[in-house]
Amino acid sequence: MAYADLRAFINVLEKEGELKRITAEVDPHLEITAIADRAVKSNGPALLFENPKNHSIPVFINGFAGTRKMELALEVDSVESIAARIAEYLEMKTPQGLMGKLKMLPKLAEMGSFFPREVTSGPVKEVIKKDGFSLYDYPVLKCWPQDGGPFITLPLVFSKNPITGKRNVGVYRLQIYDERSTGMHWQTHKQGAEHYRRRLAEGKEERMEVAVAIGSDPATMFSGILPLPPDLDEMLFAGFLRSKPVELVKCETVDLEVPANAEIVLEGYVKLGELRTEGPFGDHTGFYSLEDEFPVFHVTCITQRKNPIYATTIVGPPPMEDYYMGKTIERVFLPLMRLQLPEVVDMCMPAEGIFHNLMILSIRKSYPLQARKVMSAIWGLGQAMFTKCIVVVDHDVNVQDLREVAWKALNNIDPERDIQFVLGPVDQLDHSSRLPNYGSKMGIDATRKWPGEGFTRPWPDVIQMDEDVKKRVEGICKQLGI
Ligand SMILES: Cc1cc2nc3c(=O)[nH]c(=O)nc-3n(C[C@H](O)[C@H](O)[C@H](O)COP(=O)(O)O)c2cc1C
Ligand SMILES: [Mn+2]
Repeated sequence: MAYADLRAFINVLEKEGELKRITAEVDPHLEITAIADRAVKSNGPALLFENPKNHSIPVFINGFAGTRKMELALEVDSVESIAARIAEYLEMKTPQGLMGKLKMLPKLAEMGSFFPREVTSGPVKEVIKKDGFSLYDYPVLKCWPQDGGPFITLPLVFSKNPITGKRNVGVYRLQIYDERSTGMHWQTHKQGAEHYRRRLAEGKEERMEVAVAIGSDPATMFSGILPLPPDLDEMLFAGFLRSKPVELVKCETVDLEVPANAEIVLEGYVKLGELRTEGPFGDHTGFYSLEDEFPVFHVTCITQRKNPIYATTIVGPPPMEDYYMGKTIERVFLPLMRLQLPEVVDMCMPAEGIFHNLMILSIRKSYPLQARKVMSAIWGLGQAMFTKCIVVVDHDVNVQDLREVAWKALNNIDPERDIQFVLGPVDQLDHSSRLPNYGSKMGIDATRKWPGEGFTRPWPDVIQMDEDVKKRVEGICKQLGI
């Protein structure tokens, strides 16, 4: 049963012992995030702050901050089962004969249920504020000491591609500037920024309409961070994840639709050409992102529930809540990646690599230099283009075991021969690249080298004891307590 909304998810977290309600007064200025940081680092529960200082709206944080919470959010026993569901669709063959076609009907019907559905109203329309509202009425957190102000950190930002008319949803943070305006931190490679550039180039309008939904059912919230191809609707993917259509309502003042079950929706526009200093912000790299120029979001209307819950997150030195969201993406997208790269056995993006700094891939190598081909493909694959370091190992290395990867990779490489540098676009948050968005990447081919790759020396086996010897000494070991 798909969650109706955020509060249905909060109830389940509570029932499962994965939620803590905090009735004590806690300050949205640094204190809530200090507690949330400690909670995620100690594998603690999601937190519902019922009494944020100077505010009447509760703050929900860390809802996705753990493997079990992610499973509850997506209603699965293991996120691997989502990958299996995707693989099932990808493997769907042309049906043979009438029986084959009939057998496919339930699957096709299920697919039909993923598409978002437009409804005429919903809880998010309980209160409509067209004037007299202020963003300061919401308990928006200042996360880290050097942050430029309070930031909305988990917003679903809705916009439309002016050419195709297709919807995009991305999670882009919003720095509160004043009662009615915020920063719009869509990074240059993201779809919101692309929509903005296209409208600016068209020069037909002065404004780009934007709507921001805060707090929704967990699958819908999670879908905002998915690295989907441009023009693939995040709301369709959310429908797939929850096996139920996302219900959308029309906004009051802009030509966009938002989830009817949202807690809070900000409607407004970005003025084309208007930029303002955004940041600094304690970012998910674990460092502060420095100040930079970004568009400004002007809020013209707020719609919300009577008693909304403000959903947010904190990013910072890993692991944080976004690590668990990213790990889920890694698991869910593996079968999709395998469509293009069938040699890939598994992949791992360790927490310390902040998604894009390190990707370890194991491959079943069938021809010379295949590891290099895989690196090139990753650097050309959507947001995987940001991957700063790629390590490719053979299929028999468990990439989820970082000690095994380090041991085998370091033994296997002749650095001058096996390390490849390329230039390419880098994540806008990278503080080390020579220019913003312009830098280099490194690929390490840590697979066994073949004669066909010019390696003519014999390649040694990994040391392993004989199974029968291990069995034979088991008794002695037990006696010795070893
Ligand atoms: C908590 C959190 C905050 C994020 N903040 C931003 C942000 O401020 N700007 C940005 O461009 N991407 C941000 N992202 C990443 C995007 O949401 C992600 O790259 C997404 O796939 C973009 O969608 P798009 O391809 O539709 O643009 C954030 C992700 C998470 C999990
Ligand atoms: Mn998108």
